[in-house]
Amino acid sequence: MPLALTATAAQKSHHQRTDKPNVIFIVADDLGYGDLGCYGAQGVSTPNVDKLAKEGTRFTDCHAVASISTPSRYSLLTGEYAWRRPDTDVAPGNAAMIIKPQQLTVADLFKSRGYATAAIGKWHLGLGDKTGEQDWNAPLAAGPGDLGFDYSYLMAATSDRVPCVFIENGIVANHDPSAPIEVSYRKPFEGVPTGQTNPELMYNLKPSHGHNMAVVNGIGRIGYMKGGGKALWKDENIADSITTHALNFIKRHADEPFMMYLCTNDVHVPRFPHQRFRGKSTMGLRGDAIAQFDWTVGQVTSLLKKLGLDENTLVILTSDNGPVLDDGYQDRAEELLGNHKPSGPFRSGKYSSFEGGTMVPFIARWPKTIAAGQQSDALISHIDLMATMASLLNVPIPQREAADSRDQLQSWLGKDKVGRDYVVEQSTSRVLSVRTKQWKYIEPSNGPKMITWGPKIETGNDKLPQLYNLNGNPYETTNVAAENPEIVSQMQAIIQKERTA
Ligand code: NG6
Ligand code: CA
Repeated sequence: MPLALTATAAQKSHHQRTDKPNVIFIVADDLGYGDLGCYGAQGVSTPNVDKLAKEGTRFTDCHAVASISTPSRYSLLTGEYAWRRPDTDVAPGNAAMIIKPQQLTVADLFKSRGYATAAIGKWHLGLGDKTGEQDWNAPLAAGPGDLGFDYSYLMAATSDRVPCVFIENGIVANHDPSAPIEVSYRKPFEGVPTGQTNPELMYNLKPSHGHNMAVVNGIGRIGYMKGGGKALWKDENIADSITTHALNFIKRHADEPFMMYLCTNDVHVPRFPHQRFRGKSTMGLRGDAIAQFDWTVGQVTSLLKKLGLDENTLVILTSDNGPVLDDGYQDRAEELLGNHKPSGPFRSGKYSSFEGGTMVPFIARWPKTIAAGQQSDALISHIDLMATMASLLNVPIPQREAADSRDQLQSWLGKDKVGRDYVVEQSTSRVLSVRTKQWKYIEPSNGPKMITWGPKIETGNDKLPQLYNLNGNPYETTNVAAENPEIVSQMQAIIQKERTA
């Protein structure tokens, strides 16, 4: 954290009775715009999330910065567009920490005001100081503790990537000295069977593409791993572990202001919810994982009520990117979909430049300040989390930090219903798009129209510039770039300006 932002003892002694709100960011994984009851979900109900929306404001035009996790989360926590850096694409589980310790993060802002801070659940932003050289049997050399988070309980990357263990404050949780952990994304370990050599070991879920290297808990993963023993997670218990650690953090800090970045593993693959959620939806494992996500939200909100903290806690619920059905396991997500529309009215999903890639649910509840039962169509983006929280907390942002982030507090609180003039979006292949309230522009690119390595997803790539008029039809159907050269050049000028900023 930059030196200018260290908490004074007086700030630290501030108590819950002051008006500093607690803040909880609940960030789901691959949860689409249409995946929640209050956004029109069919085939699964989400009563706890719907209640949150009823007690707060539900946003209809919120954008993640990228249509995949690592760049989306990087931008969320730092207020810098991920595409400014070459090393922010989907990170392996043994990537070094991507955010630099000296960078300002949203956690630093809260810490500078004396908050207790935590990151819990999916991380996917690298750990340690050297890629591929972590010693998983010792404290890691770098982690969220260097980024303003007092407490962390994390999966290093995703649940389909090794190492399949939780890491608590930089140390593997329940570390088992009898089974030292080794990780490689290059080659298998001698004598350790893999999904390739022993497909019968993948009895819990079979891969549809990839996901056949290490096998843990009867499920193939990306990357090779040895050891782990008692520390290895069981996929069916991941939501319970994440939720329990989140609830414990709230209980420990009920008497002082706290901020929690709570990232669920749901509904990322492998979808393997606990038995008690099986069959809760008509959509199989993917729908049941949504029900499990809803349960986590309910656990958090009921605890806040029980502890008398709900009036003065700002809860924001969103997702890191759009939805995907088959993302590498035979979980029948596509077959059992019925009339459910994971992306709502938008085209395509995760990975894509089309709106389904970055349009995400966004609900803000803070009974003391945010109107209940409202809807806001303001155009908002995760990139503004930093400047918006700085504004909420009244903390100045030092020059050059969070440079892409703008103060949107009035729109995030549901008071300004307009929001940004435009948002910038990034696809998995780093193609940039610009959205205004009416228009969507996708810059030209040479990439394929469909993803070539697995999921059946339209990338949004085209050799020609694409412009869509979203008035009356949010599903980017007809490219009207040729008829609107002036709008096209305005949009190109925005990208040009942002790229060179
Ligand atoms: C892809 C994985 C996919 C998922 C994604 C990252 C394969 C074949 N597919 O490469 O399963 O892990 O990366 O998802 O390996 S994200 O939500 O964390 O960005
Ligand atoms: Ca994701």
